[in-house]
Amino acid sequence: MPMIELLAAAAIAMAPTDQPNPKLDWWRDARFGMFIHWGLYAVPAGTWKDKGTGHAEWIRTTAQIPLEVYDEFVPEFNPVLFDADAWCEMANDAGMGYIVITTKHHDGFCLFDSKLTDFDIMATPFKRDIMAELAEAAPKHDVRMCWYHSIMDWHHPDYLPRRGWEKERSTDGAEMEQYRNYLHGQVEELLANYGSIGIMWFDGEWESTWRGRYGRELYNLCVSLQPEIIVNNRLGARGGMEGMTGMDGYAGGYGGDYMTPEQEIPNAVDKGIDWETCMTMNDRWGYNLHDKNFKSTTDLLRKLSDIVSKNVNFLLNIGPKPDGTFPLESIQRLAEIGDWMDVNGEAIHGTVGSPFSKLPWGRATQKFHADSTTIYLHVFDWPENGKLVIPNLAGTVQNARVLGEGETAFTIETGEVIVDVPFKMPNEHIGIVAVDVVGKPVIYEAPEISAPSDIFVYEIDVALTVGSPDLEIRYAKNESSTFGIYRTPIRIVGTTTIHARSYDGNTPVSNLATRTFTKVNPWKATKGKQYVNGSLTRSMYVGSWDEMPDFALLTPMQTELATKIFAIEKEFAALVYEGFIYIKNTNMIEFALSSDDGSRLLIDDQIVIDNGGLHATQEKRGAAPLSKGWHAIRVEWFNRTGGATLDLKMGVLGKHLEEIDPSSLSISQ
Ligand code: FHN
Repeated sequence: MPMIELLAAAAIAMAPTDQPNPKLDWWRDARFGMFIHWGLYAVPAGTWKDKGTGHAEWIRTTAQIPLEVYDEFVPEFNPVLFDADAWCEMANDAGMGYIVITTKHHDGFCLFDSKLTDFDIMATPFKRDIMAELAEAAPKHDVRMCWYHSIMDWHHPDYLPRRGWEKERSTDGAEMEQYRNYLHGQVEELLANYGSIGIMWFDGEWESTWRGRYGRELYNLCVSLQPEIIVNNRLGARGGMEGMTGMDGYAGGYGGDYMTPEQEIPNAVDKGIDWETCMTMNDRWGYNLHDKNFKSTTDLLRKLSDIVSKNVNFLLNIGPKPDGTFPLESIQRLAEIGDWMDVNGEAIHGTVGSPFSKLPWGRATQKFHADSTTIYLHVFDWPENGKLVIPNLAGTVQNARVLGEGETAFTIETGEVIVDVPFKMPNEHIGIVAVDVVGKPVIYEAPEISAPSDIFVYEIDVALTVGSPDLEIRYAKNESSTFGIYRTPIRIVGTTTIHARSYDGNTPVSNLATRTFTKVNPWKATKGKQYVNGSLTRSMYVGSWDEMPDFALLTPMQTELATKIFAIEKEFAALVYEGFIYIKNTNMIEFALSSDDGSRLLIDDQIVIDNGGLHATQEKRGAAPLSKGWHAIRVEWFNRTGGATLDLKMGVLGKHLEEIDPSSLSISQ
């Protein structure tokens, strides 16, 4: 289901941001939080015997460690350097308004003193209740304390299903209802014994033994214990890593108070929906000694800016070490983020999303006052000429200032405001320019110039739209200076540049939108005779990858013929389909490639779609100008762990796409 439909479906169960929902106010104002994944898994730090070094909080499963062997980490877990005040102070200094920490992750180990299990922190040499110490420290550092709690529990005897590889672990007597009682009991402990908690952040809700109605029961339990508590949407049918709640899948699925895209920042911006992107600082949630792939401070701040400009929150993860300290790389980034926040934090905290649909050089946020608005321009690409052009901003501009530098001059032009800025960005990450306008911002968006592609073989239809309904669109072609009124899509048969502007009556009010459409020669069909056998070759590989491997360096485990392109239900595996595909008529041909994890489509050895990386099922589209005849096709796919999907559809660009007919495939010429 496309994201925007998911968002709409979820709106039924969600507290929309454009409606009062007082209990979310502190969370919306905070905008930025710290996620902490910590537990027994920090002891092995990602490595287990001959099972590799790429593990983390899932290590008991990904390294297939038997229960009794994993329990041996309990006496080893002694984080003597743990300092709740230091953790909360680092969060506050970095401008983070809340901390969400794993009270219990999927391995079942509890960082708090639970009366319902001995598999907790009190069984370790440390014997101190981590939740209690954090709950006491947090308010002293102006941070809300929040609990992550996993529904899935690989340790509790009543939790089902067992891990697939735990053949010897009996399920006799295991009762999920009993487990749910345990789960409710621990949630009661967490919400009764540690004072006011900001969020219950559930997770691990996707296995077959869980139902949306159980999620509703859990939600009701939380708010019965703390009526103001916020509960995330991982109680029922979360749609994969995009984290959006769909009501399908589980009967009575429950959306909670906000949605939780993971490791990604959705483009779909429906200002009526609360969501929070959670993301690792390196590549893993739990501590991995070898994972040094930390995102730069600039990258992290620009992700924060992008997310907050979409009117939502960023939850950035730390994976503490077994001694109770944060990794030095994390400490460094938190400090640098804090330095930036000291000067620019007002552009993040207490703001709402951008009044612009897009900006060429960065993002924006805004803050409403009694009779004015402060618009914060987050400039990633700082203008070298000292002139920041704010497109489409109309209305009455009162003043402008560069945060960290002071007041500055500005001029009003047709459809734009130009602010004088220093030649050098005030810091290395994001320069913030604040502009105060009277009342609410008046934005005259330039027209959107849309078409299926920027290139075409025969002709293409171009549509012009504008967000402000009471504006008129006028356009001109190529070098013409005559702007005519736009009424219906423009059919283009030769290379053409379209210029368009929004008008209020006869007055141009937006800046100029421009887009060029190029007529191209189609890629030539391959020569040679085809032996059409309705199939491609499929080679299967085994290995562990975070991104598409270089198959030239690998040897396939097996190669066979395949009449359809699809995934195999296998972890740590990759596939390559290759052969030839017949194109019936010369045209722009569109492909839709969907996969979990990564995939790539090449036609005539050119990459048409790159849907690479580790992700839940996601679709990407691409098009190519293809002549009638046979063209080389190659589809690459890999899966690390979890779900495995692969699907390829095709059709004439702008038309309905369909599964590939095997009769159009061949393996040789
Ligand atoms: O399986 C967990 C994973 O370990 C981590 O806790 C993330 C964080 O949101 N949640 C689950 C994967 O969606």
